Amino acid sequence: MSILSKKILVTCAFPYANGSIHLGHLLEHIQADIWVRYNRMRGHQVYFICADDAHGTAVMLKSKKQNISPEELISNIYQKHKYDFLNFNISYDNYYSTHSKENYDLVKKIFSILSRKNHIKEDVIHQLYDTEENIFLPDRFVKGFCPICKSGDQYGDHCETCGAIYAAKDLIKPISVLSKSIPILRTSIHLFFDLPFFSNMLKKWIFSGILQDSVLNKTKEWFRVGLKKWDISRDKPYFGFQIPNYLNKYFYVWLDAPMGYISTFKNLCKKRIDLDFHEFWNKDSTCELYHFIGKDIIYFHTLFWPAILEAIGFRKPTKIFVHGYVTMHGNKLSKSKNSFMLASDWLKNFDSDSLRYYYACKLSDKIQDIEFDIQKLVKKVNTDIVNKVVNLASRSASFINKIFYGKLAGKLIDMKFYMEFVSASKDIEKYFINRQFSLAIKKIMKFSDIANKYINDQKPWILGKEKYDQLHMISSMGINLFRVIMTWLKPVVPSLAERSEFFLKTILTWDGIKNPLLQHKINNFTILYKRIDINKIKL
Ligand code: NOT
Ligand code: ZN
Repeated sequence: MSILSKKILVTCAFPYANGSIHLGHLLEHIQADIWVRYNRMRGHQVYFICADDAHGTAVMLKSKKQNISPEELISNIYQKHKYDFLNFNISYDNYYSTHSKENYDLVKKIFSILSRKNHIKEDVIHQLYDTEENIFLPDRFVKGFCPICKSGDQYGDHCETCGAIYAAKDLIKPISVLSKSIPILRTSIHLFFDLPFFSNMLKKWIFSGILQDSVLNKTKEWFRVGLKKWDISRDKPYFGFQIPNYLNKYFYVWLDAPMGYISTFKNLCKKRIDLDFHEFWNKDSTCELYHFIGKDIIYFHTLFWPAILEAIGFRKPTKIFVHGYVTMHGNKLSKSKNSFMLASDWLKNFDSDSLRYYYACKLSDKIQDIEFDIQKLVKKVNTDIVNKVVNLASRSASFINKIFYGKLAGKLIDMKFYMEFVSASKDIEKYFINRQFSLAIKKIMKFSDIANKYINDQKPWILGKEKYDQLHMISSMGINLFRVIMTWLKPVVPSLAERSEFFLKTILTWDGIKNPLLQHKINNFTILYKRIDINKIKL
């Protein structure tokens, strides 16, 4: 382990426990996992956590529909989510749930601190109520005409036609999505977190280099409008944690979800006795904390979350890494209906590395959307992984295996050439650490081309018996260059990396490539990656 080893906690946003993991979710988990795996390879102590976001109206209604309890629903979905992430090699140290004892204990404790410090206020709200279903309607459960542009079929929070943001009660001719009845306006006393109190602290914090430029700009806009107190309570019926001393009131799912970052880590500390919970969360912690999130939940992470952490005397995130959506023909992927969109469906036809590689080719440190194109994915994987990377191993291994009993040569034929590869690591390191994965891949492919050109130019296949030494050294060079390339790719395509390690009979480590494999016995070459035949796949 390097002397500069850091302790790092990394999180992804918690998927809701009311639906399946699809390729849209996977972008974030793959992005974070590549970053985590890279940092681990560099010798840092990285703890990577996530959980199911188990509460809220949507979960409650879904369980009702299935005629099971919400607890049963979230436990079924939890198993599936966990399994999906495992199958995509997302290397979580802990995958937990917000519906846990640790989380409830924590939420109650935090709430009592916030109340004691006078950060919780009561206020009366007017909300649409469905008298047939006997339920206050969340924004997404009301539809009507936009109060601004008058277009129909709009949800209660914003208009998809003109982009206006409004309150559900301002919709014209509102209809309950649940019962199709006309809701009435009802009042209720709700609890609010006093976000404006933290304005000055937050302003300072968001300018301290923790956000990407475009995220900072977006956050600045909210300050311009002025921060508003945040409604953290919901009335029954609701699936969530009950608020102590308030009859029939529950914490809003978005209050207990971020706290799940803390409680999931706390749960991990129970399993790993070497971990010190306070070392990571104390105000003056020197450990690093990174949140990977989508651009739709910036508000919660740049405003509410740091304000709550400040209020309870905990540390704030080191950085927040925001990404865009996955789109297909320009639409957000979660709305598309292709048969391979679910994580589990993807694996019926493809492997996990293909998706990981494709996303890596597309990912940058920006929050632009990423257009998903299955034809391009197949082409990219076949061209890069099969034709360039794996081919380098197979064409060299055939000589080493057949003629030299699997043993590599005792010295490198061209050390300078090899060191050009090793030196390229510097740029690749920079790209990985800055989440510019597409640039990393570009550079790695450039060097794969150089390596293949080297073999093409040297033409080992025409070297006869009298030039065995040369043949040995050239093919050993090919294997060593393959090893360098696979080391760079290891965070991106862990399954292929594992097969390559078996073939090379060595563990791929970031610093290991400084010393080429010499007089080293490798295994027989077997197919490391199968070309994808799109015609054989039913999409
Ligand atoms: N379930 C939410 C969503 O938008 C994300 C919750 C993020 C949880 O899918 N953690 N926090 N904060
Ligand atoms: Zn409108």
